[in-house]
Amino acid sequence: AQDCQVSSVQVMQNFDKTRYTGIWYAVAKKDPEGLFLIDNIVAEFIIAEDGTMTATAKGRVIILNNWEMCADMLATFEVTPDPAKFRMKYWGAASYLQTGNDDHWVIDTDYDNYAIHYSCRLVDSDGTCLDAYSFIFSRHPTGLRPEDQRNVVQKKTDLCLLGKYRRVTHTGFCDSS
Ligand code: AZE
Repeated sequence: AQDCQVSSVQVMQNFDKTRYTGIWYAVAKKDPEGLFLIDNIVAEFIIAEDGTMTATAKGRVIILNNWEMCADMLATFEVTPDPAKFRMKYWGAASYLQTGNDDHWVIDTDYDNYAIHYSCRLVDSDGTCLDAYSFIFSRHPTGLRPEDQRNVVQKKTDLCLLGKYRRVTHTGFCDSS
């Protein structure tokens, strides 16, 4: 899909949420409008006994007049007819953090090394996305394997987000919390 229509975004075929569980390090991100996770972003996906998916995420944020902290976030996922497309309800462990209800789409993953996430918060009247965020996740905190980079660039292009990502650094800021 290169027409930039949200409705034609290709997601992971036969997505297997069980293989997706565990820890993912954000290595790059495209920010949405407004407040967002800055860096040191680590997510953990869990499948409960009843099959529902939940996640925790941490990341450095700056809130309320330059207060720097580690955001401790929780999420539950609602399934949709497409196994790779979820609705994510999320909230902070502390009430002053952000709450929301976003799309959570898995665009591509090999489960063992990389994953490409996409969320469009606002679809424009022409069908393109007005406010998207996206994470490139790696199982390795050091980054993507060279052999996965070409594919990731292709998917960023398909999402019409090429050149809009920033690297996510990991300095240990959230490790103690
Ligand atoms: C995600 C991985 C799955 C769990 C969650 C994620 C998103 C979290 C945010 C958090 C924002 C927090 C802010 C606090 C001030 C997709 C990384 C919860 C978007 C802005």
